[in-house]
This record gives sequence, structure tokens and C-alpha cells, in this order.
Amino acid sequence: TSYDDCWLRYDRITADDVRASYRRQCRHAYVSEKSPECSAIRDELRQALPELLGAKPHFWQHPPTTVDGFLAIGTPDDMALIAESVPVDDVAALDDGGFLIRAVTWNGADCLVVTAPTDRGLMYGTFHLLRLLQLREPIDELEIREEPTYANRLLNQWDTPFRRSVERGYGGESIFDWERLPDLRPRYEDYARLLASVGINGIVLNNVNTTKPPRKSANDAVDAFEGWQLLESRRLEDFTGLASLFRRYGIRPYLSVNFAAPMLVGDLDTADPLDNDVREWWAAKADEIYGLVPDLGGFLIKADSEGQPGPYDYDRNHVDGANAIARALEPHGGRVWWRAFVYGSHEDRAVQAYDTFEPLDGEFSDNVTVQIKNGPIDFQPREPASTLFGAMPETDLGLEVQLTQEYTGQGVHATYHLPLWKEVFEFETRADGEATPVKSLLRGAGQGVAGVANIGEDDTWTGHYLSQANLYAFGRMAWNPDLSVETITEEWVRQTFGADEVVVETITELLRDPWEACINYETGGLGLVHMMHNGEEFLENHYYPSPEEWPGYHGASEDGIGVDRTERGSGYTAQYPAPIAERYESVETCPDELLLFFHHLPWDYELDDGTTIVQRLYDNCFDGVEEVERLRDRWHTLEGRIDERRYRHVAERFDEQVAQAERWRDVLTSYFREYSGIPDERGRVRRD
Ligand code: BDP
Repeated sequence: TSYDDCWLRYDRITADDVRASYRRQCRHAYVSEKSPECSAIRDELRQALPELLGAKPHFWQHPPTTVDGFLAIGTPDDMALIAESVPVDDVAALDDGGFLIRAVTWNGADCLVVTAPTDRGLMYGTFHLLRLLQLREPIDELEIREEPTYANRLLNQWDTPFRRSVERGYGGESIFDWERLPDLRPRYEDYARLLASVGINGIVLNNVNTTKPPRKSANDAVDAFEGWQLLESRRLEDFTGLASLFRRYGIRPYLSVNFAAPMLVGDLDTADPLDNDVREWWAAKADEIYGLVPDLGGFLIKADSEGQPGPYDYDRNHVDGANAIARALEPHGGRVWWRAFVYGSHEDRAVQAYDTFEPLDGEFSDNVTVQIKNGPIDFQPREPASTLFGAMPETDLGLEVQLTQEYTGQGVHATYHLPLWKEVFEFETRADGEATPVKSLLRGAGQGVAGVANIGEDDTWTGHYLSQANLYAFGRMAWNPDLSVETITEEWVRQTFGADEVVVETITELLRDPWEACINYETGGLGLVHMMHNGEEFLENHYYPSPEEWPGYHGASEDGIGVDRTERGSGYTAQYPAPIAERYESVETCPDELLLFFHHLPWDYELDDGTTIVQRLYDNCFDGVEEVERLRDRWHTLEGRIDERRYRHVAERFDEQVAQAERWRDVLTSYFREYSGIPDERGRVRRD
């Protein structure tokens, strides 16, 4: 294929001893044959093992009886080898998706067993084993037990059907060719493999904006097709093939739907959630869809936000809206993911989501999940965690993060988001007055994490080879948020770029630092947000610096900078539980990296080390650029050590990133200079 294999490259293992040992363990293979998932597992092994080992295992068509060097994959019911070598209770105790990998002796022979209570678990176990091989880990004494931490590990595609555009997508047009459905392209299967290999188990296929997108893009005029039209009967059939393709990989499809669908798709003259006809319409629509796609995960809904219709149109609230639709999905086991990303009357947008949703805690139906963006504003380079985490104990919550780099350099800058997500996961909400990090609040059966996808038709998938790491890391973190940044990153690098230690060390380090650098050159590093341009052109939007466009978000004025979100200001701090609120409320205890998110302070206010605010902003902007230059130079040391194609591609992007970072630095520092009237102590900032 012309497109990249990402981390499923399966390059030949060159170390002779390692390869020999793997070959010994995998001379024979048997995979149970009873389900679509199992046939996908077989296909994966047929491809991966010969490539990795340079030798083809014998694939048995029957369960093994007595052979050495056997890789057996199945549930205990599938074969005696497994039932007799692994305690059945150990398997039965695993959650959906969990698996065991064990080196066992059976009838005097050495065997390797991958087993699980579900076929989905077998799939994850197989990909886990293949990962170990790709990482050249010893496998002769394996004793692995894994379960996913979160039940729902969803990707949200922001693909606009038929336009084939992807809102905030920087990896080309949508990989889904809706016009040609139900025809399936081989690429869909490769996409499903990538997702399953990191444990993603749900995919929302279309954009949350199901009526006209808020921004113009180059393709906008082409077709009036809107996402809501997917619910039309003539479209729904098209979608069944795609659903079975994903089913083979344990991935449930979801649809973004429009709140006003009873009017747009149906011919009702209202979408009032309390209206009987409306309820019946949703129920009938759900029956129809589930008749075609029985394992549909459910609906994702953006309502009363950025021009999308919602319950407010009928003087109802979000509970009325979400529950009415959830009721239609309930008999089918479907779930509504209802987004908390709303804004309205408040001058400070940060207070809105909590104000709207916290009072509704406990009122949502059991099959509703409230999906909350990581921060209170909107995927900015750095924000504190949303106050809703910990504030709705009686509601199923989902955490939404962005894989696509809308505000962090798009397809050009090498901004790896895992460190950002880690900060959110570890964010201490102290919801119960004791240790309750965000990551501990999402473990229920109706909870989990959702990532806004960064995938498109480009050969690189993500527009930048290094951005593939964001997809990989999201999946791994959703599987186990306790894995360290280093572990996940190194896994990705080894699978993607091979075992050369210099390459591994360099790229692992190269991914660790760009986020902080980006915060520095795009914001000055003290918690400012939205310094970016809001242009009409797709690629300009949210990419270039333009601090004067959004003064309300960062509060620059002659007397100082930052937004007062304390009790004297917008009162946002008070939405946190007391110990957290107090920490942010006081300038003394508020951490520097969020200082100006919570406080409006004089330009010459002195930080702990005696540096003034304006000077720190200057310094951080300059540091950010230096850091990117250093990263670019580090990348250059890889020339000749990795393939030319990827080397060049990333090198060119780093050059561009340096140029853009300089532009950000110059625009921001002159802006600070102009407002503050205070020159840079080191004379680097010009006045114009
Ligand atoms: C903003 C994006 C916009 C999305 C919106 C959302 O700029 O394109 O539609 O979020 O999450 O960040 O709904």
C-alpha cells in the first residue's frame, strides 16, 4: 500500500538469538475459528509472524493435541490445551476485553497460551503478544494478566460525510468515502487494525456538528450534504458493511446525531423532547437502526452549542434532551454520549459547563454519559482540569481529549499530547476530600474516554509522522492510565522506528519536550489561552498568532494581564472543591503555569524568583523557540539512521515549526511589550 503502516510494521527481527527463541515458541499456531474476531486474529498472525520471524508457522485447522512450540489462542471452551493448562476461574474473573498470556507446559510440551473470556479479549491479547515481539521482549516465561481500565475507549471522528472534509483534521480528507458505501476500501480494515491494536473499542463515525459546520472550509460549497442525513433510511443501509468491518475488530460504531432530527429527517414540526410524537419518532428510528446494526454503541450529541439545535429551543434542559433520546436506545443497549461543551450567556466561558450541568447531577438516565472536555475552555495548550470532574458523582462521565492538534500546531508542529493528557488524568479533584484524581472517576461501565481523532486520507494518516504517536498514546492511556509517558512513548518509537538504540533514545526524548515548548511560544507559559487567529481559511484557523483578536480570553490591558477567575472576578475558582479552590484563589499558592488563567496581575508583579510577569512571558517565548531549534537539531542527528522518506518529511516540518515558533514569539512578545510599556531586560524584543 502507499500509506504508512504506522506501528504495525512488523519489521524482521535481526537479533539472531531473539528471533530463534520466538521461532521456537511459535512453530505452530492454532486460533479458534468461531467468530469474526478470531478470523481477524488469524489474519493478523499470518501477516505478522512470517514478517517478524522470517519463517512461517504452521497454522493448524484443528485444536492441538500434542506438539511443542505451540501458540494457542482461544477461550477455555475452545480447546483442551487451554482448559487444562490455565485455571478456568482465572479466565472467568477477567473483565470484558481482559486477557491472560501464559507460557505453560501441556502434555510435556512448551506452549504459549493467549486466553480470555471474550473474543475481544483474545484480540487484545494477540496484539499485546505481537507488541512484545516487536519490542524484542523475552516470551519464554510469560505470565501476563491485563484488563482495560476504562470500559469505553472511543474515538470521535469529526468527519463531515460527503464533503469528505474533516473538521480540525490535518491528515487530509476523510478516509471514509461515504459516497461509495456500502463498498469497503482495504484501508478501513487497516484503520480498524490500528485501533484494535491499542484497544480502542468504539468509533463515532461522523462530526459532532451535524448541521452546517461553523467554519468555512475549501470544500464547503461543494455539497449541501449534512451529517444529520446519515439517519435517513436510504443512508442507513450503506452503513451496515462498515459496521461489520469494525465489528470484526471488536469496535462498536456510533453516530453523531442532530437533536432536531425528528424535523430534519422525519417530518415532524417540533423536536421538543417531551413531545410524544418526537419520542415515538426516536424510538422508531432506533428500532430501524438496531435492526441493521445490532451492536451500534449509540449516539453522540452536541446540543445547544455553536449553532447546533438543542433542548433550549423548546425551553427544556439537557436532562430532558438527553433522556428522551436515551429512552429510545435503552431497549437496544445503546447509550447517549451527551457533550458538556456548551457556552452561552456567561462572559467567562470557563464557568459555563459546570453552571449548566452540575445542577443536573443524578437526573440523567442510566444510559447517558456526559462527555466533558479536559479543560473548561477548549483544548488550549494548557488549562486546569474541568470543574465538572468530581462534581457529578451520580452521573456517568466521559473525558474528551483532542488527538488532532487544533491548537497545538496542527499538522506541522510535533506536539505530542500524552504529557498533557497525563496532567489531566493525574489532576487531583479531591472530590471526596481525599485523593481522587480525574483518572479514578471514569471507571464505571458507562464511563470512559473519548479522543477527537487525527486521522485522514494522507499517506502518513495524521499529516505528520510523529503525530501518529498521539493516536497510539491515546489508545494505550485509555487502556491503562497508569502507564508512564516514557513507557508508552518508547513502545511507540520501537514499533514505529525499530530497535536502533540511538534512534529510540532520540525520538523518545524528541516527543517528551515539544508540548512544554509549544505552551511557551504560543502562550508565554503562565496559563494564558487563546492567543491564536480565528481566520476564515481552514488552515489559518487557530494556527497563527493573533492575541489582539481574543482579549477577553487572556485579559491583556495597560494595567496587567490574565483573567480574574477568583471570587472577585468570574468566580470560576469556587466551582472546585475547597482545597483546590483555595490553592487557585490565592496568588501565593496558585502554580505559576496557571497563574494568569486565574488572576489578572500587574505586568511588573514579581514571581517567586523575583522575575516580573512580563519578563517571564518574554523569557518563556524565547525559551520555547530555542527548545524547538534544539529538537530540530536532534532530529538531524538521525539522518541515515532511519529511512529517507520519514527523515525528510519530519525534518522539513521541524524547519517550518521553528519558523512558526519564531513568528509566535515575535508577535506575542511585541504584544506584551506594547501593552506593558516595559522593555525586555535582555533587549530582545522590538517595539513595533
Ligand atoms: C472547537 C472547534 C470546533 C468544534 C468544537 C466542538 O474549534 O471546530 O466543533 O470545538 O468541540 O474546539 O464542538
